[in-house]
Amino acid sequence: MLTRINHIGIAVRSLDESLSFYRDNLGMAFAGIEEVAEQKVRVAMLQVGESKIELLEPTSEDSPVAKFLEKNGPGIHHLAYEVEDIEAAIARLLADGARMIDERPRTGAHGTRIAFVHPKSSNGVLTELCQSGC
Ligand code: CMX
Repeated sequence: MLTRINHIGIAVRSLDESLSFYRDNLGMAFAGIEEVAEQKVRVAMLQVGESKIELLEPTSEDSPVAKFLEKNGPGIHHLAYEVEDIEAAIARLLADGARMIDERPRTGAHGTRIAFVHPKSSNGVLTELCQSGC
């Protein structure tokens, strides 16, 4: 079902202020910035081996990331696992009684298909499923 950790999402107040630590100090390969309007975030992607770090900056006050920053400050926001078949993964989680934020896949960064599991169903960790190509 799961093939690898695709990325770790980190909430930041400003991409401009936080990007240089990952790109320049840690030396990660920077893959660009994209706005995901549906999620109300700007996303910077950095490659680490076969996984990525996704920096998330809110683009509006009602963004889920803005709410997270208000409550917790900057930090790890979610963990994303790559799946071969996202519909099958969602169906299996629903059958097992998991609380899905998305019962159908929606569009994430780079046109990928994603679905979130509520942190109350995943031991306090907001969990994202994403189908390959993410
Ligand atoms: N990680 C862990 N726990 C979290 C969390 C997170 N990122 N965000 C919220 N929670 C916790 C809250 O602390 C709260 O816990 P308590 O009840 O113990 O206090 C609980 O979840 C519910 O929080 P809430 O305030 O009722 O709900 P929110 O309105 O904050 O919504 C969530 C939380 C996860 C449902 C919402 O943020 C969401 O739908 N997220 C999915 C979409 C998303 O995060 N998009 C941004 C990234 C997009 C991308 O990667 O492309």
